[in-house]
Amino acid sequence: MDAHVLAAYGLEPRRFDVQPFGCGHINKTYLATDRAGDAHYILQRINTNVFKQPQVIARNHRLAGDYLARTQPDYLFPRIIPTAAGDDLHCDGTGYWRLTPYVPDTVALNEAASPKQAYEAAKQFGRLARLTANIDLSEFQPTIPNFHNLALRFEAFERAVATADEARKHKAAQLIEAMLAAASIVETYVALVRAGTLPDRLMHHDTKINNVLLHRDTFEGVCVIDLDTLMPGKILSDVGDMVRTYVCPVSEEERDVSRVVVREAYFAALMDGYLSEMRGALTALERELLFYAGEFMIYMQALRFLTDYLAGDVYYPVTYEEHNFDRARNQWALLTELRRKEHALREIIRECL
Ligand code: GN1
Ligand code: MG
Repeated sequence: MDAHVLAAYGLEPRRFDVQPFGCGHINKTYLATDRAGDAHYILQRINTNVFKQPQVIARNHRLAGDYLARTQPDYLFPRIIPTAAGDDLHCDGTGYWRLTPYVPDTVALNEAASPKQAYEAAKQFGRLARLTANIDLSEFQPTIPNFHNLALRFEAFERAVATADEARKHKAAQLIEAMLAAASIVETYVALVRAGTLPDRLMHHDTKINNVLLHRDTFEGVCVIDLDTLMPGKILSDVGDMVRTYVCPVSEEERDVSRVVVREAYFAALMDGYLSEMRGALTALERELLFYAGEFMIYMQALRFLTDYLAGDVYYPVTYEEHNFDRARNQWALLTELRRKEHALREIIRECL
């Protein structure tokens, strides 16, 4: 990273130690630490292959920040720090950067290690949804159009199958068959969209466990981060991605699928945490869809990884040949587990409601 990006923010580059930070797939993230004092910042280079209009990210972030500052001044929402020139983004000629405060004494976890952590993380996403339940969505724009449009994701998958390299297609043949056979998940989504009865909300769209900061010692929820996909969407996205990433003891990177299991206590804890904030706000239809949300997001993530494998790894960074295939297998195993436990999980939801 060119430390001179810091200068655009009026920060003296020589005073800072800048190190890669976190493990996001899409943007490049750095922690900038003031060697002399205790100022820490998170500096991110926005991936403009994915976010074609970075200004939309900054605008959504600002709209939500302004609204929350006005209506909930005590709520911790890490806002973008403007450049010395007063811009939300810094363009260095090759790309866009943004700076946010680093929140001290916090950790981001890649797997939930106790139901309490799942509860705390889910509560943070529930809180953001509750506090923005009455925000005017008409001003927000999609930062990635059709990001969670499962019908289009499925079409992209079918295209990737049709045009894939033969060796990869052969390797993935069984998984492709299984995924095609589960397409009723897409039909359910299409029917919901067609009915038009599922409300739009301001959703985070990436509620992975590592996108929430917990207190380093107590593991109490502190705030949510990674607000690039904060935009109007459906409850399926946020609830589903929590199910996808909190119930399993291992992440999507695990290659040994025998370790991919669904922990019912974590499922209960995340539902409890989310509903402790959102119970009163959900419509009857949204309540009915809390189980489907997990199927929806896990299936979509499996599709996205497998599509990328078939397309030659054009989206997700990989470190070895079968990386995206293994991630897709992992997600497929998770979906299978979730469905196997459907009865018990629905019972848990009923109790939580
Ligand atoms: C990406 O960049 P990161 O790791 O926070 C992706 C999410 C996926 C996730 C899977 C913009 O998020 O949708 O769920 O990887 N973000 C984008 O780990 O595609
Ligand atoms: Mg992230």
